[in-house]
Amino acid sequence: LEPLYSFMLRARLPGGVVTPAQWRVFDRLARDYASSGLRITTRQTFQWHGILKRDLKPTIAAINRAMASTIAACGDVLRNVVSTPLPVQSTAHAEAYAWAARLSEELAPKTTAYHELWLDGEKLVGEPEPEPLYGRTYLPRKFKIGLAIPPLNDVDVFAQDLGLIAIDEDGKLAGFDLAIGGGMGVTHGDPTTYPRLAEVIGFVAPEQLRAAAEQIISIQRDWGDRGERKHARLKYTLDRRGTDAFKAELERRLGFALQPARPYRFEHNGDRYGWIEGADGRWHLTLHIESGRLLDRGEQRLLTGMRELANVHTGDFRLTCNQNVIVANVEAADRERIDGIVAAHGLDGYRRQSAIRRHAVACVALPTCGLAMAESERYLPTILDKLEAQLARYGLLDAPILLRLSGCPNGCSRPYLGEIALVGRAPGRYDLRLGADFSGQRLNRLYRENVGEAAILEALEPLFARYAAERSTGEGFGDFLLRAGLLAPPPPARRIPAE
Ligand code: SRM
Ligand code: SF4
Repeated sequence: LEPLYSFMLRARLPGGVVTPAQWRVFDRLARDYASSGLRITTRQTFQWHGILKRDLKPTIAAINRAMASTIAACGDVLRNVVSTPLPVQSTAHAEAYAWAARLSEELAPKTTAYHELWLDGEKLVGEPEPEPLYGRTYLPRKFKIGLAIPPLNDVDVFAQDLGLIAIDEDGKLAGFDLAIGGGMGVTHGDPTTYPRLAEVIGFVAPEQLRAAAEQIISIQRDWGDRGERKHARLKYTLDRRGTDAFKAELERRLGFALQPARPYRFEHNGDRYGWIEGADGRWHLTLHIESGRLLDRGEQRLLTGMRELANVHTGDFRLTCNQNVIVANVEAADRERIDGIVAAHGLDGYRRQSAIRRHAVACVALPTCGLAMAESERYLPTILDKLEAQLARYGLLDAPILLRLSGCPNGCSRPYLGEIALVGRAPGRYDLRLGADFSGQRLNRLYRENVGEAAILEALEPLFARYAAERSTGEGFGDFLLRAGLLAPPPPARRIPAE
């Protein structure tokens, strides 16, 4: 008798766009087959946990019938392409989203094995179909693309292997600045691994984007470290071979030079909650979903509430990289009905929550993540209660402080970009990291190593007190800690030896 194996499934949803019809399918799969509802991820898609082995095939088939896929949601290929989801600047946004979707589709693996295995596709005979980009051995490691539309950096564009910064000139999409070599993953105790922000290397026009993305991936395919998986991401390739050498090779393969990068300015990397009107007069409602978990629990019937919305909504939904959901493209006349459903199901928490709670991000960790060293998603409500009690003492409940929790140093909540971050070490023990900004442009640094909750709270209390008393108007917590000299300078960048 075989053990009752269960699996996690992840969809690929470029830009996090979900139609109401798709939502209803995904919701039904969560009810029929998954153990813990629908889980919005930090890359704008859904995961279903606890799918029994026998249910994998019908679930994958249903996702595909809903015009989505699970292919390239995992594996050493281009992953789900993320994109600023809030469609406020309609023209630039629509164009930028179309690019995210196009890259995701065109640069996905072309294998037919997926269809054979999961969708009862016809058996392939003879030689396997050639993979034009990935070849026979695919990439050395996963590859991530994120597209940000300034001033919003809600995709954390500098945490991506390839970050695309949309440059809007006079209301038109002029092109994209390219930023390469971002990544979060670290191994505790191994100084040759480190989080890294992507570096801006130049600008391309829209019609050059596909070729540029493809060639950046192809160089990483050819130059990436296939001997040591820990060093296989693009960030290490760049530090080993040099960014200048990489750029020169890119221009050689492209047959044209990149233009100089164009100016951009990011304001923050959080989500904007509540209603906001788009340039075309349609409305968008961003709801906060704690850790992205859509589940019915007591008064909070989040899964049911979202299904009710999907039953009446005529626009679409956008998942965000902060694990939230936007009810997008709502006609003004429909707002009241949407508000009613939201309130009736406890989806309106954002109206009452403290700013730190609204902006917190936690990875899944225990019980489903096999790599977790400490709790994250399940610990978030507890640590937030305690942090809120401290913040309340200093009148800081409205201060938008960016908290990120990860159950291990892989960094799935992008914790190295948190103003406050807890990175799991062991059950109940975390590295406390401080000092990122709130626009995803500065990494934080280690403040206390391998400590428990009491030590975390003790370390933070005096910092909150100083912040409340001494901050200047609009100054973020991380920026304040640096300006006030409360953080030691970061250690010199640790790099793997150059070739
Ligand atoms: Fe992640 C592995 C969950 C975003 C860095 N990640 C995993 C696995 C699959 C564990 C495993 O390999 O067995 C986790 C599944 C847990 C579970 O039970 O569901 C997992 N990662 C997640 C999600 C669901 C976190 C969340 O709470 O939302 C995110 C799913 C994204 C998606 O929809 O595709 C998720 N992971 C990220 C991000 C953030 C991002 O991409 O913006 C990162 C950091 C960015 C980066 O890649 O550098 C990230 N995950 C990792 C790593 C470390 C990679 C590295 O370069 O070292 C691993 C481990 C690995 O790949 O070996 C990992
Ligand atoms: Fe799992 Fe670690 Fe990712 Fe959290 S950061 S989901 S514990 S791999």
